[in-house]
Parts: sequence; C-alpha cells; structure tokens
Amino acid sequence: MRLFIAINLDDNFKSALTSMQDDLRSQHVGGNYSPIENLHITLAFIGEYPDPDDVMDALAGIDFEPFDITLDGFGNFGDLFWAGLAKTEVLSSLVKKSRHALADAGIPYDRKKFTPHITLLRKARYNKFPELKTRQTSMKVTSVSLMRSDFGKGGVRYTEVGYAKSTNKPALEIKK
Ligand code: 2AM
Repeated sequence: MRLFIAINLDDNFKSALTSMQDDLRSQHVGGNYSPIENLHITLAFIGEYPDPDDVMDALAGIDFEPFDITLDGFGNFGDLFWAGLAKTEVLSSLVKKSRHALADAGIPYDRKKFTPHITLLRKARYNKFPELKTRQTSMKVTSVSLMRSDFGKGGVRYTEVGYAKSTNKPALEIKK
C-alpha cells in the first residue's frame, strides 16, 4: 500500500485553507483543487510499503511535545500551488525525528528536502499569476499520522491508518 506520514489539520485551519482556494477560484485559476478532507502536511513520503505495523512501531518511538503551526504565505512548485507555514524549529525537528525513525527501522522514504506546505491545487491553469493573501490561523499539533493513499474513480483518497500522540510532560515544579 502507498503510505506517508502527515499532520492532519483541524477544521478551523482547513477552513482558512478553503478560503484561500476560494480566492484563487475568484481570480479564475483552474485546476485540480484539493478537497477539504485531503488537506494535510506531509512530513515523509514512504510510497509502496507492505507493512503499516512496521511504520506504526517506528512512529511510536518518536518523542515530541505539542507545538503550534501558523499559516504563512503562498507558493508554487511549477503548476502545484501551496499554502506555506511560518518557519518553526519544532516542526523541522519533528520531520527529522520521523525520518530518522523510518531510517532506523529500515523503511525507505523520499529523502527530498522538507518544504513545509499544504497543497491547495495541482495542474493550475491561469492567464495571470494570482495574488493570494494568507488567512490568519494557527493550530496546535498533538499527533502525527500514518496515512494511506488510494486512487479511485473520485480521485485520490487518504485514510488515517494510525497515529502517534505527542508526549505531554508536566511542567517543572518549583518547591519552596
Ligand atoms: P504534496 O505534499 O506536495 O501534496 C501523498 O501523495 C502525499 O505525499 C501528498 O501530499 C504528496 O505531495 C506527498 N509526497 C511527497 N513526496 C512525494 C512523492 N515522491 N510522490 C508522491 N507524493 C509525494
């Protein structure tokens, strides 16, 4: 099965992203818009791999604390348009931890450099390159998901296979 590791987004965050998609539509940008249920941040793309349990075991070993992500900017890889995220060391560190866990378990993944983004549409068509403002929104990341990708009649469909929760360490107690 085709697998990848991702951060799934809450409804508020996704609604900011669909507003950005609406802005693009209103500027007459055509293409394959990501359906709301497919919006996510890919941390590592594994591709075809037979054993999701192996991957879940690897993910279970990751230790990270909850952190915030914030939408910031708009960009493109050719005809793929995306919404960006404010740079955070914690997000980069989570990507590193996830990828190290896969490497240690001997699970192959795409080693392309991580560019934090959320795909808004693919195969974009336009006469004039659009201008797009970021919607102000943030959310707390408390888990990382293992996702399965299937191609069907209605396009690509992503299903969560499992997830690893963040660790929530108690604050240091200062005794007087
Ligand atoms: P994206 O993150 O740019 O949208 C499932 O295919 C997800 O993994 C998509 O979000 C996809 O692109 C991402 N991905 C990253 N590397 C990929 C690769 N080499 N092939 C297919 N999808 C990849």
